[in-house]
Amino acid sequence: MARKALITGVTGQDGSYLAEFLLEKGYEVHGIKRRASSFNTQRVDHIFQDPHEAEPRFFLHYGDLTDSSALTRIIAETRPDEVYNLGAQSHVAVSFEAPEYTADVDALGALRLLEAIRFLGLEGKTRYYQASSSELYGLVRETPQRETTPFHPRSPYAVAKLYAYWITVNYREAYGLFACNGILFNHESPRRGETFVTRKITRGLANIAQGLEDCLYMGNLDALRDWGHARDYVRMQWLMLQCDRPDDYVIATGEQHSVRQFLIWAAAEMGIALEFRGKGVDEIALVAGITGDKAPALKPGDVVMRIDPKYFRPAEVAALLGDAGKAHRELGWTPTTSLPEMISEMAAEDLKIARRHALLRRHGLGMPAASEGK
Ligand code: NDP
Ligand code: GDR
Repeated sequence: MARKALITGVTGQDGSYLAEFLLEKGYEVHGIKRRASSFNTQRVDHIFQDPHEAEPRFFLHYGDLTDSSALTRIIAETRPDEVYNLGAQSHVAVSFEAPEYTADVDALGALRLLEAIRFLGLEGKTRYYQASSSELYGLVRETPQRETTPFHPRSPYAVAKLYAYWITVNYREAYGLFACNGILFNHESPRRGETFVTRKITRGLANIAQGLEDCLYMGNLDALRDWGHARDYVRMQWLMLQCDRPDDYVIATGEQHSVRQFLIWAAAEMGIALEFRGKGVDEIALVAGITGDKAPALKPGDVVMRIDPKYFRPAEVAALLGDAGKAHRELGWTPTTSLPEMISEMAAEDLKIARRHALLRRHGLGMPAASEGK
């Protein structure tokens, strides 16, 4: 019998990579998707299987992390060996605008799943993975951050994730549930949501290079992050649930770079050399030179980035750097994709999309949305 996994957030970046990974391992994969007024399954459309054909192994169920009865019903029907709770209102800046909803989904959502497993008497069968976050460290007390570093969350998102972290530990200690926290540092990919900083940059620069947008508007360029590739990180999510005993692990690359540096490298991938002028909210990035033919719409001197204070957060997480030594020692995990490789992959994908949109536009068809918003 194939092992069964249930993934919340299957339509998100990590959910889609994890579903692919588990299908390759022979799992039967069930995913929870939200009802939306337009299609929201683009990231998993390529693995969708016709349910009318023989022995499909990928199934989607309507549900929501705010809806206990749906979660309990789906778990009762699927009786999964592994539950991966990846669903979340995952945008830190948005959480300042929707704090209560973020708490409902990100904090109580975890509790609802754990309670459903317990209520259904599946403690001995179902293993649980909680998508915890480096945002828990917030105002950092130690660098690099590891499993023992004290938490100090700096946003409603991080506070909600702190609850989810501890309720996962609590169900492990109180009921003997095999429940693990993966404390994951930022991880990106061509499937990253368009309003997170890395994708906003690669997508925005690609659009600018192709003449679809004029300028990127950014927030704090000095923020420092430890960026890895999502494909590497979902492998670790699975590894954690294959251990002899449940535990919590930091997943990170151990390298730290600024948003400004990311911008410079992403531009270089499009053949654009950037020069930064000004300071604070007056800072701009302009084109210092162009090589190759990837940026036909630009010329030296064009301003491609300005600061817009609306992207500053009420409380910022200035710097994160992870130490994944425990995951390496105990589970043999190391990341396989370097940051330059990831930026190159993201830039190439977004350039491909931008070229397509530019072609459509030249023929009076489809108009891409700008890289605005959060
Ligand atoms: P995404 O934002 O790409 O995906 C989030 C997923 O959650 C989507 O499938 C979304 O559905 C779903 N979702 C949102 N609200 C609800 C809800 N109310 N009920 C059910 N599902 C919901 O996030 P990532 O894939 O990047 O991250 C996965 C998880 O890991 C999240 O919990 C995130 O907070 C956490 N995390 C992410 C890190 C990262 O760097 N990527 C680092 C550390 C933690 P829809 O597609 O319909 O919007
Ligand atoms: P983060 O990711 O908040 O770390 O949360 P994000 O990419 O949104 O921000 C990273 C840093 O870049 C700065 N920044 C900007 N951010 C955005 N989104 N847009 C901008 O224009 C911009 N300009 C500068 C931010 O201020 C921040 O310092 C991500 C999410 O995936 C969470 O779900 C996850 O838990 C953490 O990573 C680890």
